[in-house]
Order: sequence, then structure tokens, then C-alpha cells
Amino acid sequence: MPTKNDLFILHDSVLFKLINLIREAHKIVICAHRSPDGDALGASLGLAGYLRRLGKSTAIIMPNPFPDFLKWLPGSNNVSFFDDNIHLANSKIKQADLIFMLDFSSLDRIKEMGNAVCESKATKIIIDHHLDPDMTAADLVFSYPSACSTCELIFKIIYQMGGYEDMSSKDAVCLYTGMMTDTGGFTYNSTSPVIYSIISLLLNKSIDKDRIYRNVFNNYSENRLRFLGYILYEKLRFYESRRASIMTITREEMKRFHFIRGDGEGLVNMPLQVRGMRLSISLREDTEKDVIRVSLRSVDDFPCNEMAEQFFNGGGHLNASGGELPFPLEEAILTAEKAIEAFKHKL
Ligand SMILES: [Mn+2]
Repeated sequence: MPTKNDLFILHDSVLFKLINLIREAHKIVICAHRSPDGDALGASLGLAGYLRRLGKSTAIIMPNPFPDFLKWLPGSNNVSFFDDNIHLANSKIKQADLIFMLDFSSLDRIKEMGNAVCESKATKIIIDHHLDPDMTAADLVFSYPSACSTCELIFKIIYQMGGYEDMSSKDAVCLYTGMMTDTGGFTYNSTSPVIYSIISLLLNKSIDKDRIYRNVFNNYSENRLRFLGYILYEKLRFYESRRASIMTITREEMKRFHFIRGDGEGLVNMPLQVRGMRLSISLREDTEKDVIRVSLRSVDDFPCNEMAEQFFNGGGHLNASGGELPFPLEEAILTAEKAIEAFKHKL
């Protein structure tokens, strides 16, 4: 069994402060970053389950929808989206007395919703594992960049507050899902032993981890598989001497393969399956705005976040970052090639 030291991450004084804030709160809002992933959604659902068991009215509001492959997550049908009903979301955020901000740590990650959160008089708490948190964005900032996921942090905090015994199987499923998706099925950023202590505790809640894996990773359409095949065959270019690759995806191609939200998931990781590759860059035309969405993945110590900041107006983790470029795909390719050259000493 894990020891207290592995799982108790908050100092007593901070723990009591948090417990008091929750005790005094009547209306709680949980939000996570734009384009929520398995971790953002899983952490929100897991925390909401805990708070609702305490009798707290808790609403989850995301800036925009999560991918279809997460729709099976228990409780996800009760999540509302800021973009769908700005008026309602604004009033919920305004009336809240406590707001949890999960899996992000600067208000620009939630775009338009950031203003509403900023203006709300609620006490705000950030729980996150991204680098360089904006310490001014909330009253309490729990920032643990070494955690594999925000779900890991939510589990630990609930555990420390004594909420494990009553944790439902559904909440355990949500928290496991976030840990699994943020580590690519425990294949990266997942060497810390405490992760497996937590998994063991979650398995004791009768979750079916093999089924969760299938629900997330083996639940795509035929179109998606053919789309992957097409991109890998036609649209991926290796820069062998730099141990890097660039793939491009246009709006027209997404339309041709009936692309739905989430279909691109995991694609950017695939070039790293080639021996010796250290960096994969994906450039994808946004479906609505005239911008190029950039995703970066790396192995070992190659700093995707530094490259994303310097070249792609973004940031993120050491091995996984993102950004966007405000110009056409052809120019974006040139920028990506420049970035590879500028970082060649690290590749
Ligand atoms: Mn995360």
C-alpha cells in the first residue's frame, strides 16, 4: 500500500483552508481548458462527484465541447459549454462562490470564458500540472508539474480530504481515464511509482481498466483509420538528419474523411514510432478560423514547450506542446522547418 507521504500532497494549513472553502461554498463551478481532453474532463467529473456527495451544488462548464470518444464517460452528458449558451454560463459563473480551474493555469487557455471567470467574485482555485502557472489567476494555486495528470492531483486531494472510502466507481473511472489519456496509456510521463499506487486504489473501486482502454483508444470510425493511413502515407515528411518530422492536414482532407472532433488524436505521436525520431510536428488547418493548429511531440529531453513558445505562439509540457500560426499552411511549413533548424543542436 502507498504511504501517506506518497499521497498527501497538501500541507495541513492548505488542506484546512481548502476544506473550509468547500464547506462554506453553496454554488460551485468547475471549469477546464478549451478543447477539453480526457484529463480535463475526467478531473472535472471526478471532483464534481466528490463535491456532490458532500451535498454541494456543482456545475461543470467547459469553454467548448470535448471529443466524441469521451462521450461514454459517466456524467459527461451533464457538462455544459460556454460557447453554446454564453448567457447561462455567465450567470452560473457570476453566481458561484467557489470556482475550480482544472488542468490549466492561465486564463487565456479558456479564451472568452476567461473574462467571466476573472470578473466573478468567487474564490478561485487552480489545480494543474502544466509548467509556469500564472500565480495571480486564482486565490489558491495548486501547481504540480511533476504529476502525470490533473486526475492524479484530484485523486490525491480527494484522498487527503478523506473522500476515498465514499468514492464511486463512476468517479474512479473518470479519474483513471484522465491518468491514462495524459500518459498515452501509461507509455510516457508515467514512471513515478505513486501513479501505480493510485491505479491500485482505483482498481479497488471495481473499475474495468481494459474496457476503459478500449472505450478510449479502440472506439473510432472506419473513416478515421483510413484518414490516418492517408496522412501517414501522403502527408508526412521526415527530416532524417534532424530526427524530426512534419505532417500537414488540410480542411479539405478532414472533410473528405468525415473528420469528427477527436479523430486527430494520437496521430502526431505516430512518427515517433520510427527508430531514432525525437520530434514530431503536426500542422492542421483549423475548421473555423484561418489559423494553423500546431502540435508538437518529442521524446527524452527535447523541449517542445520552448519550441512552441519561440515559433508557434504556444507552450505546454516538455514532451507535448501546442500553438497556432496566423497564416496559410505553406508558410506554416516554412516556420516549422525554421524551428527544426533553430533547434538542431537539441535534436
Ligand atoms: Mn492534463
